[in-house]
Amino acid sequence: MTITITAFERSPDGGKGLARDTRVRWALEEAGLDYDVRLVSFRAMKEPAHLALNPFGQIPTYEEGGLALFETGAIVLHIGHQHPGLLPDDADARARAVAWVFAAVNTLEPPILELTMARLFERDQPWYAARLPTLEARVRTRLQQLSARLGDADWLDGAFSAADLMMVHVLLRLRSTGLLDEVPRLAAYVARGESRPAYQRAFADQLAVNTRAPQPR
Ligand code: GTB
Repeated sequence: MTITITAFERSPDGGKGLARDTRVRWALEEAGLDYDVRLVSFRAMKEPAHLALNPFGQIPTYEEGGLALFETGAIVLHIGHQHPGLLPDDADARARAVAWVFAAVNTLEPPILELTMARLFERDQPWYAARLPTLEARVRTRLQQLSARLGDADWLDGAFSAADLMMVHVLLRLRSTGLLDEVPRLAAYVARGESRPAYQRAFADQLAVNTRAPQPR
């Protein structure tokens, strides 16, 4: 069955791999699956055809036969449940991996998003300088907690899994803030994730899209 995902026609990050299709590309590469990518413009994302796939008008989406999915956590877990390479076979270990996927999107990502969005879009606000330390402190708290749990391990719970894929990609968003470098264990953890061949392929594929010549309309 052909798998088709959607991605930005041109990502605002110019190919740094921060748009969330990179997570899905990475998961598909870890599972050794071929896939097609349908590139969508910001306008097309708000039109009925795309809204039928993602009611919030966002990328990425995932189509496979009659199945259409949105939300990267759900997509990565779906791939992991269907194919080896992303989730442990042991039922308890699998449940823990799912918990870590939720931790990535539900506990780590919100404060990271608050901080990075403020840095990007709210610098001119009169309250920016006063608010920044609070936003940074919230992220630092989560990073310290995550680092304490990771300890000297390579991955969050045994072998590399969907949990690490999601967590590493969430943490990557922090690179430009310098906060990741304050926590060497997590900086090394992210570098470990980025060095995986499947990540390298996913990154290269999204970079190729975002650095190609403008396409005629
Ligand atoms: N919770 C959803 C999921 O995990 O799938 C969130 C999906 C989402 O935020 N999609 C973004 C989107 O479609 C793209 S990834 N935004 C357009 C819109 O809402 O209209 C977020 C993103 C965008 C750009 C950068 N960047 O340029 O650095 C990084 C991340």
